[in-house]
Amino acid sequence: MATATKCLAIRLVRASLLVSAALVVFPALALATVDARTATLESGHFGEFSQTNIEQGTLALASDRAFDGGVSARATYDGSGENGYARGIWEVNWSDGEEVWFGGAYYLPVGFHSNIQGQVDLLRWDNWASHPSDTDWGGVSIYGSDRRARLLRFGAGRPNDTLVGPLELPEGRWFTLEVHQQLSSGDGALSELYVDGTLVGSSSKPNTYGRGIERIRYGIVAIAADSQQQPLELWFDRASAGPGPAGELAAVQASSSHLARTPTEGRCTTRRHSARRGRVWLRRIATTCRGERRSCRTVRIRSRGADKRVRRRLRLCVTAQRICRSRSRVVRRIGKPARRSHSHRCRARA
Ligand SMILES: [Ca+2]
Repeated sequence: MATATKCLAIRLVRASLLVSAALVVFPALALATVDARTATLESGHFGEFSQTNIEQGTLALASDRAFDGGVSARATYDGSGENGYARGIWEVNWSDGEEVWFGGAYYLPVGFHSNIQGQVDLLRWDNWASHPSDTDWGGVSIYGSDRRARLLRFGAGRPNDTLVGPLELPEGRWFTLEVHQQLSSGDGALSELYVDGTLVGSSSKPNTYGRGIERIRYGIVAIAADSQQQPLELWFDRASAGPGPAGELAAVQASSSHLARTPTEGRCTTRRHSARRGRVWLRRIATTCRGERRSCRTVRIRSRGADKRVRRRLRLCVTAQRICRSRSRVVRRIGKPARRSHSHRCRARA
């Protein structure tokens, strides 16, 4: 398995360094009972979701901004202090022992956080249908106390368990949230939170209460009734849920964080691909930036298996005078120190 994974990663690296090379496209992967779903909203209705529901707010298609394509969803809460929500929903059938990914692109307008007066849920699963009075929840919420986001396990009448965070989410631009969970109420749980495709934290704490999960919801999923007396609005797009990461989630539009990492290099585009080979996940993020003086292509590849994680970064920069390549690699194995290597080489252009 390790040899096969290494060979695949090497092929990806070689392909990505050829600027004109075709992108490597992984075949679709069939996995267990967790169905893959996507809502781009480009169809002009909410039919990609199983259902929507709204209380004390609005949920409408919006063409004033979109993460990809020309359409997103705008969700609002009216600030009445009554219980309210505006959300897209998929009916799911997830259980402990399964691996799930869910996420979407969100746009919080400038001032969104300053209007938060209690916990606001952006993205979460639940089992309200079967347990309406003692529902289990799991997902990403912003607290009213510090206006910072957390990946939580929580439930009616129970304290919140923070799995990842707290962290600040951006305002005034699109960003992506994606959650990866190996569902378990005990040993073997894994929770990871990705913001703009970057892993921002993980946890092995239990992430369920052992009961089945029946809904996944996106938008203004919940507010703190009574406390929330200011109106709220946000936009969301490209919601996804399934057995693997949504490789398209950040592929269409280079995020501001990607641009911030390469501030001097002009226009950038980013493409992401993900694949699974047996028990090994591969994620590949390729960013190409073209500036007046220099063009660079950066490829980051991460593989994660049961006992080994590898991160590679390859960068090729071309100016009128020279070509530079840098490579770095970090290998982590359980119980062993990380092994790191780095090289940087430049040559004059012929
Ligand atoms: Ca869209």
